Amino acid sequence: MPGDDGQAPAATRRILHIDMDAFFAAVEQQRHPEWAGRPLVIGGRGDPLQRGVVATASYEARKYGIHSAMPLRTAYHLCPDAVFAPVDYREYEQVSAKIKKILRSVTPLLEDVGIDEAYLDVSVLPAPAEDLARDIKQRIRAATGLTCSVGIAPNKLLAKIASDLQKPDGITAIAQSDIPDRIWPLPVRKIPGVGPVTEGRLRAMGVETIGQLAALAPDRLAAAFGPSHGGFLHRAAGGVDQRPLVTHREPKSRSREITFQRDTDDWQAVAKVLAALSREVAAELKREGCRGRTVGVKLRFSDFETHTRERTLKEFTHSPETIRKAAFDCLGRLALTKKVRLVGVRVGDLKREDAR
Ligand code: TTP
Ligand code: MG
Repeated sequence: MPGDDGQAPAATRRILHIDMDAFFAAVEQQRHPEWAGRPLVIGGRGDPLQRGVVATASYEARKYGIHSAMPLRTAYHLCPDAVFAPVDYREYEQVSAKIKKILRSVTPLLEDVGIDEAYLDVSVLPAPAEDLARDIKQRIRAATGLTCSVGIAPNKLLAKIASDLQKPDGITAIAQSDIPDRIWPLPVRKIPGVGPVTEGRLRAMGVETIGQLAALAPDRLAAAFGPSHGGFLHRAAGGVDQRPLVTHREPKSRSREITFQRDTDDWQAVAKVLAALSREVAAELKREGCRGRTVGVKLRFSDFETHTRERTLKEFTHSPETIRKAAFDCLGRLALTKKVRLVGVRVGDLKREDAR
């Protein structure tokens, strides 16, 4: 029987994790068929000699060692013959919306976790999960020309690990009984939530694989990482994850930021960019039917020192003029002592217009 929220009890859950393959790059290869099969790097403004980082790279480019978050210049040195193209979020968001619509038609029990991924709880559907996964892949391909990889498992954690195991264009099912053979040999970094810091500390304890992590006494993990993170690591290594899908999420804030091509000490230039960013955030809030009550500004200097200021307004707003004024007020409280590298604006404490 499904629970009150329509989700199945833990013992019988079947969760799919769908993740698009090389998403931004694959969308660009659809739009530019001449780039298909070629090393393609998406990032910044598309000029590898300008400042910026790689958002993603096609699988052909990954063979050269190019990956997300790498400086574009480094990518250029690894593969000067690659095609470099700018990020076009508007296009990717449109494609993403088509994909999410297909997924929602399978079940409304969907957790939207990002532009190119989602979890589905298909526990109560009569069809086998593999059939659903094949059907989803086929429909996404027909609507967008794109491939994705699907993980099938009794919980979100294992489903996400599984979707990554046979990328691109894979379907991977992991049952509880597969954990020793298929999960334990993997490096700890494959656990979502284990980043470079935890990885380094685990390595210092002699732990590199998920199996070695599972063999550690829980109190040793709690002593090293605290009860909360330590407990998470212990459960994750055993493939245990009881988190439900979050099928409805209220937005908390909206923000925009931009890195200057050249660090600047021109106050007017900073103010002009801040005004443009304020207008963009205001437009996004309006589109989403939201208003916010706090406005924050972020400044990052050339030495990466970062400062923020925030203001609380009297009323909830999505007025570009009010947001810009509040942002300027915050900017005025920041001392421009060094050249500025990045400026950003954030509107928080959001509420929906239809909320009472
Ligand atoms: P991912 O799903 O992490 O990567 P991907 O879809 O490009 O490749 P994979 O086949 O391995 O799933 O991220 C989805 C998109 O999010 C990606 O296409 C670009 C964007 N992104 C960034 O902009 N910066 C980043 O550091 C990462 C990791 C992703
Ligand atoms: Mg992806």
